[in-house]
Amino acid sequence: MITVLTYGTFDLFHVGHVRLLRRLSQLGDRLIVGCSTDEFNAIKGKKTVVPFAQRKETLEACRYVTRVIPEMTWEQKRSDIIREGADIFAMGDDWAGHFDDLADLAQVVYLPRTENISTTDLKRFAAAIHNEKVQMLRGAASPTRS
Ligand code: C2G
Repeated sequence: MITVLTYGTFDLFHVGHVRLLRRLSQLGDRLIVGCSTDEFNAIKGKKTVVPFAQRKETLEACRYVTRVIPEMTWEQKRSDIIREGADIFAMGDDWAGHFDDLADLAQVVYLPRTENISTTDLKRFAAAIHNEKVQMLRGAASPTRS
């Protein structure tokens, strides 16, 4: 039984997340995901749109995910690996090198990210739609110049 362990915020769940989780699930028999709590994201300096409980529920609904645990600190990875009996610790390669110190506990793997999609892109896209809508409404509301 090969156990794979990964961590992330998974805000505005998108196909980049799905493709990573699918590839991670193919590395072993079960995939444990540490989902960053809202409090931990504040420590990471990340402002999330979707609250932790919903991000956790979304991950639990993903066919590739066996179980979701809360990620509350940077330091919990070592004890999580031991408790879960993780054989592989894996992340997208934007984290390449950051977790090599865990190599004494588990095989450390970094997989290529999915290009051209990110939570930041989705937030910018939503903001652009909002601004366009506001301009349209302002245009509709302003009196036409005669
Ligand atoms: N990811 C990806 N392709 C994307 C976007 C994200 O493969 N287009 C991967 C990231 O590399 C990461 C995972 O999806 O492995 C989750 O991404 P985030 O939610 O952005 O995770 P992050 O905020 O980087 O948190 O302790 C580790 C941190 O909790 C990681």
